[in-house]
This record gives sequence, C-alpha cells and structure tokens, in this order.
Amino acid sequence: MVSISIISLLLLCSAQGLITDENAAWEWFYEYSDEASTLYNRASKISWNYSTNITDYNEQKELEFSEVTKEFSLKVSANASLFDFENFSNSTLKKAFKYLADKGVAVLNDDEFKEYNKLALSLESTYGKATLCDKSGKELFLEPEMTEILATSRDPDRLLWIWKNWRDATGKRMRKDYLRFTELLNKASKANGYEDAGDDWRTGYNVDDPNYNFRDDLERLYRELKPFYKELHTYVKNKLKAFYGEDKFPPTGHIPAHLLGNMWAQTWVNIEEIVMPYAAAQTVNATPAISKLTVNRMFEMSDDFFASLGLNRVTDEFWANSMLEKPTDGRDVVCHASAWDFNDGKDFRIKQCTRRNMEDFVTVHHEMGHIQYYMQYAHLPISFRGGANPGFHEAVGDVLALSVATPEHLKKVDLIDQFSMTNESQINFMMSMALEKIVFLPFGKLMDDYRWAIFDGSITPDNLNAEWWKRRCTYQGISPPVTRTEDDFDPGAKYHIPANVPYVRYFVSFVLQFQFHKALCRAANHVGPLYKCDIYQSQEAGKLLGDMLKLGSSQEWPIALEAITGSKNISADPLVEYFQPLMDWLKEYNKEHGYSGDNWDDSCPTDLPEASSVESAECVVASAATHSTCALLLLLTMLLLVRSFK
Ligand code: LSW
Ligand code: ZN
Repeated sequence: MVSISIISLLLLCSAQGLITDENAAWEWFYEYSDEASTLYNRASKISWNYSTNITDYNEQKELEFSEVTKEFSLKVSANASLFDFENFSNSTLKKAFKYLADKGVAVLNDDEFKEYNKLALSLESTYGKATLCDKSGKELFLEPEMTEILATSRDPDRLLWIWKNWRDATGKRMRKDYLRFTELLNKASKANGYEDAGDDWRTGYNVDDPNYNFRDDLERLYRELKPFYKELHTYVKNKLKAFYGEDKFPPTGHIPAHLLGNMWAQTWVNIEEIVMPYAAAQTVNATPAISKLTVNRMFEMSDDFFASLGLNRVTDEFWANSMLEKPTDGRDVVCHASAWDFNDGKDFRIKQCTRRNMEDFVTVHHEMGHIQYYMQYAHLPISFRGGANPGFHEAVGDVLALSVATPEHLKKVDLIDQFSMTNESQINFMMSMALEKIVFLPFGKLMDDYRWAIFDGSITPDNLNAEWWKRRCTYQGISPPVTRTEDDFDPGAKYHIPANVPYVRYFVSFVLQFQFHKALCRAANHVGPLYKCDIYQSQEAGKLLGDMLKLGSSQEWPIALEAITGSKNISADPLVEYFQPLMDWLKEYNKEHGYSGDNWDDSCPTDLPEASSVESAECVVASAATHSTCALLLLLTMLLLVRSFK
C-alpha cells in the first residue's frame, strides 16, 4: 500500500504512540479508498461470475480470491489502528476508522477462515440450486414455477405440497452447516470486540448520542403498528375461512402459512381477489398490461421515473452487464434479485430473474433504487458509499414504487385503462397496499429477532426450529400447516438466512419509506390524502431525495433523515396516516361481523397433520435409484458376457 510511506513517516516524526493528526488521517483514508475500490471491483466481478453461473470452477475462484481480501483487510486494520481515531473530532471519520480497524471474518485463523468461506458458498448454493420434481418428473424452480404456483393456485393440497417440499429441499439440508456457520461468525465478532454478531450487525444503526438505543426504537415502532396488523389479520383470516372452509384452520386463531400467496407468507398481495372488500367495485390490476411488455421495457420505465424527477439515468454499463432475465441455457444461477456496485463509478448491475407482472415491476423499482443510491454517492470515498443506515438503502426504490402503484400513475403510463375512483375502489386499492406493506412488518422484524437470539445464545441447537415457529406464530399469527421437528430448519428456506443478509433493514425501510413519501409529496405540492400522491415529474421532490442520497453514509442517519423530512426521528405516523381510511373501515367491518378481539394464541397449534402425509418431491431420489439400477444391470450383463465367452 502506497500510503504506508505516509504512515511510517508520521510515525517517525511522532516518535511513538498513535497518530493524532486528522489531516494525515484524511490523506491516508483517500489513498485507502482508491486501493480498496480497485480490489473490491475485482472481488465483485468474481462474485458476480459465481452468482450468475454456479460451477465448481467459479466457486474455486471465489475461495482463492477470499485469501487476497483477507490479507488486505488485515493490512488495512493494522494501518487504521495506528491512528488515534477514538479521539477524532469528526464523528463520521471516527466511525469509518473504527470500521476499517475491524478485521471482520479475517480475524479468524486460516483454517476457520477457509471453513467459513466454504460454508457461506455452500449454504447459498444449496438454496440457489434447490428444485422439486413433480410426479411427471418435471423440474420446478423457486423462480418462476414455485413462486407462481404459491401466488395463483387455490388448491390447498398443491400449495401444501410445494410449501413442505421446498423446506425439505433447502432448510433441512443446511441445518448443520448453518449452526457451524453462525458459530464462526459469532467468534469473529467477539474477537473484534463486539458482544456477539448481533451487536456487530446493529452498529449500522448506532449514532453518537449515548441516549439513543436502536432496539428500543424498534420496539416502540412495532408496538405502535401492531394494532393495525391485528385488525388486518382478523379480517383476512375470516375471508380465507369463508373461501377454504373452517376445517383448514387451527382452533388457536392462526392462519396456516401455505394459504397466503407467498412462500414465506411475508406479503399477502397475491390473495387479494379472495379478500377484496368490494368485489363489485373496480380494482387496480396492471399485470395484464405489464405481461405484454419486455423485461427491458420494465426497467426502462423505472429508469424514466427516476429521470422524470431529475435524478440519474443508469449507465451504459448497466444495460451491457446486467442479468435481467433468467438464463435459458440451463446454467445454475442465484435467481434472488439483487443490485451490485462494482466501485468504479460506472459499472452497476442488477441480477434478477424478472417475471412480467406487477409484483416484479415493484421489485424492479426496489433494485433500481439501490442503483440510484450507488450512482449518487459514487464520488465519495469507499467507506461512505453506503446508506445513511441500511434501512435507507432499502427505502429508495420502494418510495418511488408508492407513487408508481397509484391508479392515477398507472393510468398516466398506460398500464391500466381509465379508472374512476369511488369510495369503494379506494378501499380496494388501499387493501392491496396494506397486504404488501402492513402485512410485512412482523415478518420484517422477526427475521433478525431470531438471528440475534441465536447469536446471544438464547436459542440453542436443540430448539432451533421451535424458536423460529414460536416467533412466526406469536408475531405473524400464522402456523405451520404440518408438523415440524428439530430435523427441519425452516428459516433456511428464506434466502437471507443462507445468504447471511441482515433483515431488520427492511422493517426500518417499510416505516421510513412512508416518512420519505410524505416529505417528497409535500415538496411536489401534492394536495389531498397521502395514498393518492404521485411524485412523477417533480423536480422539487427529486432534488430533495437526490441531495440526501449524495450524503451516502458520510453523515449520521438522523442528519440525513432531517435533511429530507425535517425530523431526526423515525416515525410510524406517516404510515398510519396513509392507511387511516382503511383502518377505520376495517375496525367497522370487524365490529359489525363480531370479529373484534378475534386474535390468536401466543403459541403454535399442537394438533397438526403429520408432515409425512405430504408426498415427497425429491428429484435426486429418482436419479440415485437410476444410478444403482444401472450399475446392477451393468454387472449382470458383464457376468452373462463372461459366462457366454467360456
Ligand atoms: C435486496 N433482494 O435487494 C435483496 C437482495 N422476488 O424479498 O430480498 O424478502 C447480497 C446482499 C445479496 C419489493 C420486493 C444483499 C443479496 C420490495 C421485496 C422489501 C424477490 C425480490 C427480492 C439483498 C428483492 C423484502 N427483498 C424480500 C429482497 C442482497 C422486500 C421489497 C421487498 C430483495 C426483501 O434488498 N421491499
Ligand atoms: Zn434491497
């Protein structure tokens, strides 16, 4: 590293002890940024090659390069530690140095480091490669087949078959590896001076104020929003009972997890026809029009929206290098959508197995929001190329999608025919938004609540799956449709667990995005209720958002939040305001139907059908059987041949 010369020089001058000169620190910091950008550019390209083509060769390349990044991390940590950063006057420089002095998993010994990397790749590829085979031998992938069936089938047996077999093909197979993985992760965090890996993960939300406690803030938001979820849960449960029959529902008040239109029951938009308040009134459905677009056109429309706000268009490199559709050449890829920053100021990519429907059109905006953030803060040194906190990064695209999803906007861009807003169609529209936004909240919270409890030792290997279901039943009010045991590991069936992506960022985002939406709507001079606001073509809204994005993580998040909303606090009020008319309607409806107070027990139902009653869908069984049959036949033929030659 070139910068070592600066450091040795300064060290000589200061005789001994830590470097206190903050200007020297900035100088080293900028040099570090250039060197790290080059290195992480190479690392990301290797990682991209693996994710878009899972092969042993590409896995090997990743493992090899992890040795290079390990050496680099250790060198950077040693150099950063030469500075007296704890006493820096600039709080974000202090934070950046703290982060650079942290060795990450490079703190592990050689064998453990290798084991950690192998486990990480194997967990993600187990998830990425998992498929089911139906009776005719047809292979089903999570994307698109299983996702599509969960969303559209109303046959409970078929839903259950997918639901159970996906968990056998993913989580169950990674239980042991995940336990060892978290052990190593925790060990690294502790060696770096954290209480545990959860403490490590939460640093992204910390601020310099000793009175601020992120976990308390989360609990407050959750407490404020829970009554809304309960009201919606009650309503949906009763609609589903009417549709599927009481006998499918446990006496504990839970909703069986396979009936909600989504593999993880994290959003329920796909069952909207079943629960629509006014079946006769108009509903917004852009999917028919979107299904006639190309996937590229879906991304161009999102790009147009950003441009209409005066924000950046994506780069030529984006269009040249992204993977926007699932490859048809039979390659194994990690289909789960993500957005990538290659740290060279121009190469930004999305990898998504995009389907042409409204759900994926929203995901397109979500991922494009990440790309916009990457472009806006590309001028900053690498340590500041991040969201003000991780929740900010998740909120950008979703904020735009709140405008895009309004009937007013969809009409403007020809994705629906003329729409006349009546009171009834307004309630319908808000219901579909609530099935996405309010329903997500308990799930968004429980994912890390669960992992933090593994890290701090309150969940142990013998209750790994039971503790998962305890949270699913308590928070979400959903239940497993068949028995679960400690041979299963159901959290592993959700991408972010094997891929080790923290999740509370999405909970934070789902609250923040309504705060942003409200602030941007005000800047756009919107009049009327929040749920009708479309910020399309507002330069003022674009400027407000863009200026905040340009800060990256160079300022503490309350400052970024204040820049856009005028307040330093995360608040659930705008979310509550957005959905107020629906909530009033739901309370009234539930009261009229005698559903009030119809909640669910804290613990899961006990009398469940046996998991073994569901037919298996394992693909490998068939091929393993074929292999041994072939071997046997070959042996017999050889024996016969030998005999006939005698
Ligand atoms: C992201 N993907 O962009 C992640 C990738 N059809 O779906 O998971 O649970 C390395 C680092 C690799 C629309 C849709 C980080 C990956 C708005 C979903 C919050 C699946 C689309 C997945 C992270 C899109 C919830 N979103 C989820 C993702 C990664 C969610 C949404 C959501 C996305 C979350 O952040 N808002
Ligand atoms: Zn995201």
